[in-house]
Amino acid sequence: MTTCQALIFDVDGTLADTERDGHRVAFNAAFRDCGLSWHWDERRYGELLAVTGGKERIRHYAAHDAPAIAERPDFDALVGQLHKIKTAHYLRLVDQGQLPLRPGVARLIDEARHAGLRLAIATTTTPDNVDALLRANLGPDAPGWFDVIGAGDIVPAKKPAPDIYQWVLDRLALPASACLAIEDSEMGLKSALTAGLRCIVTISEYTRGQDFRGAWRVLEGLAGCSLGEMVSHSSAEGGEQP
Ligand code: XBP
Ligand code: MG
Repeated sequence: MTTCQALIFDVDGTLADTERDGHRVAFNAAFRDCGLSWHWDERRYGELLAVTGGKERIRHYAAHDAPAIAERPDFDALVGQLHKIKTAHYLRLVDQGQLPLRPGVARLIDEARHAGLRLAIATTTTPDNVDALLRANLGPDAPGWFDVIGAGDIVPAKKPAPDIYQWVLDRLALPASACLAIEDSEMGLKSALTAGLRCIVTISEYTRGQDFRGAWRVLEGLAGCSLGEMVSHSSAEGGEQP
């Protein structure tokens, strides 16, 4: 196994459990602000997470549950407006400290930095959301610890397509074999694997029970896992399931 030179983190569900009490709440607030009766409860939102990307998720929902609105001539503008308002609500929740990092994430980032590993982000969410989550939880310098932050619409095809991980690898100027991806979902795992990366999955509240075949390791979380254990060759064989 090539020595690991970089960790590439997913964000939502991996760095923090942001979906149920963050993005979902923000989407519902945006629907209310725009006079829509739409409401994504926890169960329905879990189903909608099969569609990555907030704008894409809104489109998918409207096409299935509100076709009359989806067919409006100004629907594209409405999607953009909804998502902009939603992101503002989400950023407010982050800035209020309501979305803490998952246990072990800050310690792993600190260990990696002290071990001289490079850090990167590969996420479907919006760049502003990444910046705010890192600053709110790790301080104002935190975004600068990451050599590459690949987020949102920077690539045409979102996860499970490999585009975002390929974009990050290109800018790290590292081969996939020298990096380790950390994800929470089947979609994210597929994206990382297709890009040729080894991937550790930390199961999150919405991804339990998904298909994690091909993962290098599947963990309940990062709390009990040191950097050495994560990147050691010994755990490479066959992967480990919790
Ligand atoms: C998760 C996503 C994102 C968020 C919503 O991203 O699919 O779309 O649910 O964020 P990841 P936006 O797990 O890759 O971090 O509304 O900004 O898309
Ligand atoms: Mg995720």
